[in-house]
Amino acid sequence: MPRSLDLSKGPVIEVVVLVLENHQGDVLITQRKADAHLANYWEFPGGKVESGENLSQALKRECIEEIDHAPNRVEHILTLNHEYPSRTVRIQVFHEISTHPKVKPIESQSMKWVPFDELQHHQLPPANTPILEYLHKRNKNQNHQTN
Ligand code: DGT
Repeated sequence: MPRSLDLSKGPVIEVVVLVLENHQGDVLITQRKADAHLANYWEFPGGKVESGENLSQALKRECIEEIDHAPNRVEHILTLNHEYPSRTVRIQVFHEISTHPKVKPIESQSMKWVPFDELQHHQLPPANTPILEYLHKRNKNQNHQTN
């Protein structure tokens, strides 16, 4: 069922993020700057879609800008609508499995690879909860299939 959005907060901000997973099943997270919205939270690389960009162009630009990585084979896994007190964002979540991705933190942000079941021990934006649920569910299904 469609959810109503509070438009008094201005237009919905379109955001793209990448859940980048390596050969060990670890996922890359970076830390937001101290002066940004959600300061010092851990997050997935990504950011706002700029005018004139489509989602894949925005994802590529943000990933190159933040972690010097051009995503290659991505799968769109989730669309999340989230209302913060000051803004409403729509987050398009993409997933990429890359065996040995070369990444570096371009904006001098902290960056780390984390096993998916340890993501919950990091402070991630509340909007990201469905992403963690998705990864848990997927991992459970994979274990089920291999047993
Ligand atoms: P800028 O250019 O400084 O305005 O920043 P951008 O374009 O890098 O975008 P950013 O990261 O400030 O905005 C993304 C919005 O989405 C922000 O309100 C936080 C929210 N968000 C929630 N979860 C995530 C996530 O996992 N990654 C990113 N990048 N943003 C997330």
